[in-house]
Amino acid sequence: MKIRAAVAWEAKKPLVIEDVELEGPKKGEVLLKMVATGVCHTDAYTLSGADPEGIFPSILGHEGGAVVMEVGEGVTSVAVGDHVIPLYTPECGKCKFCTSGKTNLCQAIRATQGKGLMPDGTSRFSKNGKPIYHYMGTSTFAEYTVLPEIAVAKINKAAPLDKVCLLGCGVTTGLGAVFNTAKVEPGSTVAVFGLGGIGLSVIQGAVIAKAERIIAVDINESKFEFARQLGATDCVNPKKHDAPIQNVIVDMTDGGVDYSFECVGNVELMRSALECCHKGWGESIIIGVAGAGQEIATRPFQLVTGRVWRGTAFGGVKGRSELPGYVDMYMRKEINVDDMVTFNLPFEKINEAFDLMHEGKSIRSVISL
Ligand code: NAD
Ligand code: AHE
Ligand code: ZN
Ligand code: ZN
Repeated sequence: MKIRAAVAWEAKKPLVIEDVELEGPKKGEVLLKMVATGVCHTDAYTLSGADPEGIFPSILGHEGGAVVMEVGEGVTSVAVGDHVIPLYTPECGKCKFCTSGKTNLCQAIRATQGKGLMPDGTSRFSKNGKPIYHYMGTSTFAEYTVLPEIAVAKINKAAPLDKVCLLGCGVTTGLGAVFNTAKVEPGSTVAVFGLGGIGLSVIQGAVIAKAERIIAVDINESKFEFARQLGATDCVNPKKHDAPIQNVIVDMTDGGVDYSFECVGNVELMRSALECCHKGWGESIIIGVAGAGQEIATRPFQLVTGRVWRGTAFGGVKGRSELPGYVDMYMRKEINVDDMVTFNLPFEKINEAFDLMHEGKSIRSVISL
């Protein structure tokens, strides 16, 4: 079928809305009509050319809300008309990773996904007979997309797709990092570095986990008001201090925080986030994605003396079995997703969403398709 999609022809260039060909679903796959998609910083990261897995031309996007239009042979877990969120971290339930009970990182289709291909090794998108690659297995910047059944989470039909699309990445990642990766306990002191969609969702998770003190860190002070509304108790701009930000936080907290979260993708800040943790037990969670070739560093003594460095993808959330429950949390008004949507844009203006992000003006732009 002919569909419209925003094609990333090459790195660092704006997306171009094009008519492209989409092949229908094969065995075990579903055809989705995308209703809305968020734009996450990771889309901008890949478009910047810094992603070692970035392939061009491709159709980016991984924060979608969609309706099932057609199911391929053998599909049993979803049906036409179901509302779903595409999963860049699928859940096959059978692989070594899924059955370990220790991780959400299902590897059933990871190899082909990283090459921009469907599990059978082909792309379903093309233009003039030439393939256009999938992205993160989701490609939500398209009116229609094809996904394996194991990469969609069926959600409550009453949930507005132009809001809960943000649970396809940002909101769930932040909440899950708190609940699953850090396992923040009541009374904890928490520091959150970076107040975009991810960091603000970490704050919401920390409030639910009953953290007592939540220190929000950003160099863009326009983010502070919303951070405070969501529950941050202190807001700190590292640029306003002569001392390194880790020293500032250690001084503010009688020796350091119990948990810190890096939600920027800056390796220097990852070091600060680790080193602002309390000696003996503080844990720092890396969420931000750093570019090709970048590495983290600290004195090993920081770890020897009890600080812990961890990372998380999609907040450790198992998409098919657990994401519907996060949508239900939204429906019960336990999390604020509506105010994370700072701009609603038509598909034609998708490049503005990237501009607004880079200018620090948006938390999330949601694109209607
Ligand atoms: P965003 O652009 O909306 O927000 C980033 C925030 O960081 C902004 O408020 C910005 O002002 C702030 N910032 C930039 N430099 C800073 C510095 N030196 N000190 C303090 N604050 C600084 O981004 P986002 O969509 O919230 O994504 C954040 C990061 O998380 C990105 O690296 C993204 O790729 C990554 N991410 C990871 C996962 C995962 O599963 N691990 C999921 C989603 C996003
Ligand atoms: N391709 C990048 C890695 C990017 C990355 O770490 N992605 C996160 C999700 S970011 C969502 O906004 C993730 O899920 N990682 C686990 C995985 O298997 O990709 C690179 O640096 O190579
Ligand atoms: Zn994302
Ligand atoms: Zn699996």
